[in-house]
Amino acid sequence: MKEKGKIVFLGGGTGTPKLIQGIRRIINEENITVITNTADDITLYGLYISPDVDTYLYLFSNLLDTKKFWGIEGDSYYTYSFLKKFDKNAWFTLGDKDLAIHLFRTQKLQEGKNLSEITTILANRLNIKAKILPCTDNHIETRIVTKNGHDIHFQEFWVREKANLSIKEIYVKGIENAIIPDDIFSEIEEADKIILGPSNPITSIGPIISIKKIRQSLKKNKEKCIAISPIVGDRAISGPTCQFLATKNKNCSIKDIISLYEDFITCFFIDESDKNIEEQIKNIYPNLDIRNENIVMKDISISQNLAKTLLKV
Ligand code: FO1
Repeated sequence: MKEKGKIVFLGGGTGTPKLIQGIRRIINEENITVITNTADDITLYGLYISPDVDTYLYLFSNLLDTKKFWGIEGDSYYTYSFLKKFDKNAWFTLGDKDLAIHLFRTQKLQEGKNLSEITTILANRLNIKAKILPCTDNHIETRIVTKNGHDIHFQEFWVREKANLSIKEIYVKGIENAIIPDDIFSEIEEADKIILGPSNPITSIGPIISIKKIRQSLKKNKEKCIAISPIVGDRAISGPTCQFLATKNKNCSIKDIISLYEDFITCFFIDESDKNIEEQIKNIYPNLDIRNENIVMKDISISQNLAKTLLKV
């Protein structure tokens, strides 16, 4: 028997999809909603690419390449290889099946549909029962300003430059004017639990919670909000979280991660190996319910176990 209750996730790449792999096993998918980051979206070769939205589309349709946590398992790269003959500097790998999604989405955008509407069409065609909701239909974009003065798109930093540049600043272009889609309001209001997955707090969760009305809505529903640490000890579970935190004058510490979320969460999960600092955190955040569990999701059974613990909160 699967558990009841409606769960809303806030997430971007890797950490949150890994957790959802576990939760899918114990709750019905129609009870899962994901509010997803869109600030990684990029237009290349005229195609609008929405990597985090696609990760969830592929995850829920069992197509996701779970080694990389992006793209389609077993996809081929004929088009991309041929493209490289013309654009020798091509740097964003596009699979053949993956390309079909970018083609369809771009065409629908040109016909006047918005990202939320197109995501719903894609999800329906892929027989997905869960709701995948882009955090806004306005274009927002994470920009990385390097110490040597370049201002580049997140994907240029992450994929083209392999995160090998010193960062001065990170900002989200367009965030001030980003409007919350109506569905997100009602999903947050009707949720039994709202879970901030262990995705990057600056570039994945950051843009979502920087949309003013989403943050207000979360604050109003604070008693339902739980976050999972993206770091264990003083290291990120994956990706450049620590490097990004430094640009916001934050240390790579659990305490500093909590400081990003404290106004709208009531419960925070740390790894069981960090149990020794639980008291210390409680002293700083006396109103926060601190729990510990194995949060390093090396396989689906660990994700499922974490999911079960989360549902008991
Ligand atoms: N990540 C890479 O490291 N290299 C790539 O060439 C690459 C291509 C790509 C194409 C489509 C897509 O949806 C995602 C893709 N990603 C690639 C992943 C992406 O850069 C990031 O991991 C996410 O934006 C972070 O969530």
